[in-house]
Amino acid sequence: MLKINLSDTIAAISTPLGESGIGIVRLSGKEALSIADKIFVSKNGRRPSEFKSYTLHYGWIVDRRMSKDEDASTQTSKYREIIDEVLLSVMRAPYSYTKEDIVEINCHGGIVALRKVLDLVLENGARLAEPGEFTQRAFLNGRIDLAQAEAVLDIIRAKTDSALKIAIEQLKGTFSQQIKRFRKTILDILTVLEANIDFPDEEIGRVDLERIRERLVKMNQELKNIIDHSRYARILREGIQVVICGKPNVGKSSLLNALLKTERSIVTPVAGTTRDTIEEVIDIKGIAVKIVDTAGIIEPRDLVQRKAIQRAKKQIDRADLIILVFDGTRRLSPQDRMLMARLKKRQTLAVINKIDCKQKIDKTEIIKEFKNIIEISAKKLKNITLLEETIANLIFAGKVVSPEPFMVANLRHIQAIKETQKFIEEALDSLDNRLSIEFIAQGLKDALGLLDGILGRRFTEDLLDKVFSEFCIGK
Ligand SMILES: Nc1nc2c(ncn2[C@@H]2O[C@H](COP(=O)(O)OP(=O)(O)OP(=O)(O)O)[C@@H](O)[C@H]2O)c(=O)[nH]1
Ligand SMILES: [Mg+2]
Repeated sequence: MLKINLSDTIAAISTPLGESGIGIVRLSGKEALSIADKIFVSKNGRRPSEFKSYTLHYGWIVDRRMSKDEDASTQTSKYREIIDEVLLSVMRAPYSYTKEDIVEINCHGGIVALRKVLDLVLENGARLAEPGEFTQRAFLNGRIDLAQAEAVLDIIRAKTDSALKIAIEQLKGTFSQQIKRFRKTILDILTVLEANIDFPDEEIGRVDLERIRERLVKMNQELKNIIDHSRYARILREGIQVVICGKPNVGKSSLLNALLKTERSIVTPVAGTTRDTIEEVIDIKGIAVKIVDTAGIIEPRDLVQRKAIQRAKKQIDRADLIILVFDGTRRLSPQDRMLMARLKKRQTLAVINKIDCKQKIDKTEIIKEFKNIIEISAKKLKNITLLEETIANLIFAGKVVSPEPFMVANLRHIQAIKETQKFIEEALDSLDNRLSIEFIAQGLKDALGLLDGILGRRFTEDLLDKVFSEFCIGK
């Protein structure tokens, strides 16, 4: 549980744990420099508290503490122990990530050395940071708003270029600026309305009302646009799941391998080769597509097959798009027909495989059931690019979707924008139906509250906890 606490100095290992070129222990807070003074020895004898901001210094992390039976007179060296050779950087408040004094210790990236440096920092007065607490401080200290803080997480998690672009725009504040413009519009309108509530005798002018109406109509449309695009924004951010299914031996695993361009899944002429679902993520036109290869759907002959088929069915239920594979060299079987019946109501792409061999399949029956059909050879890599393009087109319903500055992919934001839009639409209705000014004003105030929530101008500890607990420690 993340408590709002800005008074102490926090520390964490900010790089992944494991062997690496470097590893960073980061400190933020009032004591960051004085703690560094206690554990860092620079080559020229100067102390971190004397360092200028944005400078980097070579030296050693040392443990100066003495065990009980040691005392200064018996010590042979100046320090009890040298822990690591490091580069230490200083970023002073308020021009740092958190707006507090920050010290970053670049260690050799070994787990033991990093842990020891962290322990030393903690023993000298820092507290271990909670997940996301550095970014939380950046927010609480007013360097970024909540939407921008959330963008940091999206940047870390971005799986594709598009997802990264959306997140960067959000961190830059493009989205926040838009929200602030909406806020300003509402505040302007509220000023006019409230003057009217306070001085009811001076009847609100027709001009004012018409102007308010225009501004609300415009805002309503802008909010709607954001909501319309959010589905695509989410796809760009989260990716989609595509499940390859079909009866045994039609070439499902071969197709997965063709899309991945590696021999990921085992391919054999024996029906029932794939015994479990296999998942891999590929990038199709900037969309992270998780491709799932499944066991061929048949009457199971043993327990493993039964479980594999149960899993395959689960994956099919969850899929955003299903690729139903047919073997072009064979006539349709009852198993094919069973799958066709089961999937015709879903977003399905029918793929006729093995076009490099003599074809026996009756395509007309498939055409009747599915709008989207494509013929390929997974083995000879024919029409694989066309297949990828078709997948992308289906996902975006034929639209060319590229990341735009105002795209909103975060569910919390989308929810708040949807509710805001409802309030604005209601305010418009109330205006048209000449309801009381107080009533309209109340709806606008509710909308304002929602926009404030997006930016984090109003928040609860629970909300912060929810947002920042998703982060890793050290960010
Ligand atoms: N000629 C030809 N053979 C193919 C093609 N694609 C796959 N095969 C062959 O079909 C057989 C089955 O391929 P798999 O990819 O293992 O089929 P699967 O659908 O995953 O089979 P299960 O996992 O058993 O359900 C193998 O012998 C492949 O070499 C193709 O495009 N052309
Ligand atoms: Mg297979």
